[in-house]
Amino acid sequence: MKSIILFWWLFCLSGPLIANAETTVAHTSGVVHFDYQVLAQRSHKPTLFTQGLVLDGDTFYESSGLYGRSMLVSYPRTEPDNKWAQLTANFTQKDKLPDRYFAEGLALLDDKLYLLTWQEGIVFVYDRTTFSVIDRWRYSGEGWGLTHNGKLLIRSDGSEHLYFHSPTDFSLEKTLDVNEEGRPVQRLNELEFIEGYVWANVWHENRLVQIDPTTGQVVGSLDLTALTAQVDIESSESVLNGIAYDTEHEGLWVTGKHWPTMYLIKLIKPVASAADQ
Ligand SMILES: [Ca+2]
Repeated sequence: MKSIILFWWLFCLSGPLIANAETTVAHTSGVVHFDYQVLAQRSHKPTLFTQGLVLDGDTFYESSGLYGRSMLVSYPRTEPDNKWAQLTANFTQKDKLPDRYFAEGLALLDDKLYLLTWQEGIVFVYDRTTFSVIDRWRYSGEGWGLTHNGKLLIRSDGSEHLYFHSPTDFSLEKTLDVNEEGRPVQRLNELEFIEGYVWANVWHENRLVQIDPTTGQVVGSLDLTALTAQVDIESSESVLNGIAYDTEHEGLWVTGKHWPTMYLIKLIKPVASAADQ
């Protein structure tokens, strides 16, 4: 009888231990650490304090921050002979914001460009063709990064939260907490929605994270420290920031604040080892 009681006691004790072990395994094996290959590079105007980066067809749209210097610009990806365009000429289009606004994240949805401001609580809506402001709405909190999932605009504010807004009046529809291996991921900055996932620059870290937009879990991570080390950076604030998906090349254009270069990189998923099977 004693042995039965002992067995039952051990059985009860082992339950939560096994559950904890399984939870730990799920956390440590849940994030894919991507590698990358540089497919191409081209010049980027180092005067741009990159806050938002979007590529649509052959046109880049970029927002540049700082008070008194904030602007929205567009420029071509390639030249007519199919070479990469060098960003030494004038912009195709440019709109300088009034000095009191600090431009932040940028998204293109249904031919409208949505531009956040940092602490001014205003999102500007531009006609993508004319660069004229066709709407402006107020929102609470800070504006950092912006992208969309085809239906809703997705905003970061430098915390671990993502905010989903209606594109018709920027009303808040839902909030998502972002976690990586059980810990909140703070300082989420520039965003890009790619094939069902939100990719985010983490401010002052040389890496991107891939976020499941239904659960908030980080499912992938890309360390760009080696790429950043190649860049001639002028200050500690010249951080990696800017992700634009290139559907034609199935790669990401990445750049940074005041960077003279932008890179087209292809993500490489690590081959699962036998131990991961
Ligand atoms: Ca982007």
